Amino acid sequence: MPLHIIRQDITKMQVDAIVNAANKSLLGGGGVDGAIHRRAGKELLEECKTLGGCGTGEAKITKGYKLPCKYIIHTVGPVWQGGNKGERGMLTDCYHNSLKLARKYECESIACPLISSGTYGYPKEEALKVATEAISEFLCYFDMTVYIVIFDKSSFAISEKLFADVKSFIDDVYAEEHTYNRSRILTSFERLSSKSCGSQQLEDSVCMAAPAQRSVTLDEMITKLDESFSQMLIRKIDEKGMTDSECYKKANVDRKLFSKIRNDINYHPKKTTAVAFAIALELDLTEARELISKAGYSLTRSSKFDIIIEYFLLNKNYNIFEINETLFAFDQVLLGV
Ligand code: AR6
Repeated sequence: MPLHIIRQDITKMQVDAIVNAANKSLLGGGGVDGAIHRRAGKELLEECKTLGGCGTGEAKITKGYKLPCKYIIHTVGPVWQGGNKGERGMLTDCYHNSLKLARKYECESIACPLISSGTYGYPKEEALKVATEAISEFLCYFDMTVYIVIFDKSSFAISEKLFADVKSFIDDVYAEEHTYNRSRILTSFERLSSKSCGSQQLEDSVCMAAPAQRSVTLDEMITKLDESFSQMLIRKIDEKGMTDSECYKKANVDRKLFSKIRNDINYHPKKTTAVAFAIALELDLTEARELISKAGYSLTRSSKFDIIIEYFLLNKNYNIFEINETLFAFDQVLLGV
């Protein structure tokens, strides 16, 4: 059920169905439509001729022919006319109708291009928002793996403001970290030189400072294991009054993976999964760090991924799809599965 955003040529996607951003005639054209017809071969056009065209927002299905997918779902996006001519509703219909058709044909995976965002002129940032909202709405009710395929990364845009905010946050953190490290090094250096502490003195003071410890057996330590990641996750879901499915859907995590985690208290998730659950649970930064640490990871200030996550946690923005769009824009791995 997760939603992925990837950079790829849609004709290469090995999924049950791909979506074609077609025109009303369904007889081929330029852009993604042209690429699909070229790669699928002439038989696709022959089948399309039998379909009697397609209205804006509607969807029709054909076989995949020479493409690696079983089906091609042809939909017709709206032509952008400034945004006040019902474009958003029609574009949402394209996704909903394509996904419904995929479900009818028992597809488990589907790849969609950013419909209308090329020749039809829909602003890419808006087109991406409509796509993520329409798809995530569908995924609340139905199981399917959906890919939004971005062909040309340079034309991919998250909101300029969000991009600028995240970028300046990353820059600030890097700058702060650099200054902090430098001052920390200086301070420890000054402390050492003011005490003119030789290495022997230093070792002595460390020895003296160490508290007397009772020896603990390995058995004792093992029986006193802390709460595991999976135990903490289940506890937090209960505390937040969420259902399991609300939580894993919000985390963009597959149901099968969630049951693995639920059924194995020692399950070791990937970092992106652990972070996804921290987001789904709407934890604050401290709680998020605690949950992530249960899986053996940390949020540092030396990784762009971590800083972006910190930015969203601090801003209490728990929209996993917006976070993933941002991670994608900064060339980072995405959350969930
Ligand atoms: N894989 C994935 N995405 C692609 C590919 C590809 N191989 N090629 C282009 N895109 P467009 P529209 C992206 O123009 O705006 C056709 O002539 C592209 O970067 O293909 O809905 C039809 O026949 C853009 O983001 O479709 C119609 O007449 C997105 O796909 C008309 O264009 C959609 O761009 C439909 O226009």
